[in-house]
Amino acid sequence: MDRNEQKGISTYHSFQIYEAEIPNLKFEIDGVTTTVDMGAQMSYHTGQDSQMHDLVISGNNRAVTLKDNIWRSVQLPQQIAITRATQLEFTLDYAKAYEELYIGFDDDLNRDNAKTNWQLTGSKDGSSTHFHKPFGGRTSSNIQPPETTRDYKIPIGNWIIGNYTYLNLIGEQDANEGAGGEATFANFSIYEVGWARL
Ligand SMILES: [Ca+2]
Ligand SMILES: [Ca+2]
Repeated sequence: MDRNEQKGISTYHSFQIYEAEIPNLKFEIDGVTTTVDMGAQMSYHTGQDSQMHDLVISGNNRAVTLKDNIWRSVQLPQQIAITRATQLEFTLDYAKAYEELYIGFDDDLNRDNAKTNWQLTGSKDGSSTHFHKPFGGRTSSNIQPPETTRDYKIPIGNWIIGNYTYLNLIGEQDANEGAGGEATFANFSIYEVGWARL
């Protein structure tokens, strides 16, 4: 094998290895631990995702960090059926304030055809046309640094019902060309209330 061939092959392989090296995210569905492929991150609302960073996995594959302006979707390992009784649970570690921080689901990656995302906190109020705001947008009772960690249990079935395939994680930051804002979500669990958690 000559040097040029070797170079070509190693370039191809480094791309493959990069794809494989993004660890999976553990996501509990009705008490069963499933794994989300984080190598296939997609922009949620391509005009907003600045693609400065990818979502980063840590914490024994149970935590995912957003940094700077980032609008991402990942495909869940199975379609989830959200009913009136469905609750979403996670821990938020909020290191640096975002303008707006959201979590949500979608069935078609189109933010504009249904309201399926929730604003958790932020220094600004998100659009009421596009986002549910059960915590009141930027209200002072929301988590803000220096408080860093808070546990969430959101009865998402109060707002949406149906089958969803994608999980959305959104850190909206326009100031400073999108720099600033850092949040880590951990220990995701989605389940029906009344289903006994041991
Ligand atoms: Ca949609
Ligand atoms: Ca924006």
